[in-house]
Amino acid sequence: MFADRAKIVIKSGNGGDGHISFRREKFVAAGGPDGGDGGKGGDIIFVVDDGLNTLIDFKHKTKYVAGNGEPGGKRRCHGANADDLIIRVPEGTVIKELQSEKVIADMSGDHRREIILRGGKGGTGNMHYATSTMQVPKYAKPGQPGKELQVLLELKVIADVGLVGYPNAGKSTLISAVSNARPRIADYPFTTLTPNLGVIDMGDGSSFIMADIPGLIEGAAEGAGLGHYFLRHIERTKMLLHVVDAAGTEGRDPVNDLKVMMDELRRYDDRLLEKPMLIAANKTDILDPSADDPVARIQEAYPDIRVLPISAFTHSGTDELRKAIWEVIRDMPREVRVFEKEYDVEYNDDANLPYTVTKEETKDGEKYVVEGPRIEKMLGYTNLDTEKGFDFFQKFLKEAGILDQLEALGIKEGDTVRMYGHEFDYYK
Ligand SMILES: Nc1nc2c(ncn2[C@@H]2O[C@H](COP(=O)(O)OP(=O)(O)OP(=O)(O)O)[C@@H](O)[C@H]2O)c(=O)[nH]1
Ligand SMILES: [Mg+2]
Repeated sequence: MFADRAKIVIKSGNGGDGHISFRREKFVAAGGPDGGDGGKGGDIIFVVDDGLNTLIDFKHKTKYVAGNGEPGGKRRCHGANADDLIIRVPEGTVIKELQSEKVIADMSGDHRREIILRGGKGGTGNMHYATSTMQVPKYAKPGQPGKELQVLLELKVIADVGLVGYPNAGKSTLISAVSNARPRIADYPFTTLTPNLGVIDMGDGSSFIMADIPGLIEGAAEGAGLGHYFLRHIERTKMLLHVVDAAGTEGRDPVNDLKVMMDELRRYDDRLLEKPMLIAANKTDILDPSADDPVARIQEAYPDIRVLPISAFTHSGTDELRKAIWEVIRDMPREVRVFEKEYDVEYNDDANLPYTVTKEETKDGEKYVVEGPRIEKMLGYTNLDTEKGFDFFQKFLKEAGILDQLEALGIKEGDTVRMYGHEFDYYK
């Protein structure tokens, strides 16, 4: 089976919390603060592994979680950083955010090792907050949370030649005639449901790879049928080989079939049309001798593309076709098309935790209420009874833009602000 797409969940580790503690020494009533910093959470790192060529492993294991940093400890003890989690993928794996399908990273070319999610930073321990005026800091910073993300992994088949054509045109029959691939073949449309790769041996030690994809129909680029889903497999091929039913066994005209295919390619990505092309006019073993020669008509309609008459069934013309393909691609470097990053991971650091600022009417006048997990978290870590702690909190309110929001709601000096049971008078 060809496992070329997998959905997985990845999560980087949380940072360890900073610690709050005080030195205990004989004969010293209250020593200085000695709470250490928390360790960093593990990153999620993707690495290209040349020994892999499918995404099959990701069908079995779908959740990848890096470890959390350890909290800081007493006696300035730094919590241990967690190990990064390394995820090995085949070259050509594109990592996308699941919902938007936007590219986070393309593991191709020079991109062999990418940090996809960074672990949360450890929080600073209270040992950093002692000053001459504030000797008993009862606050430390919490560690930053890690980030969880659902991602889609897609492996782009990097074949040299991509076969395109209507269902039943004979693509699978052709690849089995010229390569080691043994796909299913049947005379009903959409026999091929996943791409097949075949290696074609040129006999002199060289070889190339052909990709057989499910048939395309009109509207394929917009998602009709299975086709568009597989067009991405031919985005990086060196050339395209059109396979057309020259005998028109299904009542269609081969020249029109080719026109539809060209339109679908253009709609999907017009760069596909810039690739070198050949046309295999297939099923020549059953041409109607009394009708106009369809091979000549195709050549007339596409004068710039070489048309080769073949029968994938009897193998007539397939050797010439193999050679014609080789002539086109032998000196072409393999195209490494690296997809640009489109998605920036947003981290739910403290800065991203939500809060609300509202105004409340009471019988004593107006009160301002600030609420939200971020506020609660900061309050939990801050001792507001101390001057340093209060300054620390003030600074946080300012940096988080909360003071600006209070001003915007019309707060005046002396007004009351309430946050989780604490009430303050507002002064600039
Ligand atoms: N007479 C004749 N029949 C052929 C030839 N090539 C393919 N066929 C028949 O056409 C039918 C479809 O062939 P496939 O190779 O499965 O076609 P396909 O293009 O892979 O079709 P999808 O996978 O559905 O896109 C089968 O019954 C084949 O035996 C040929 O050269 N001559
Ligand atoms: Mg097929």
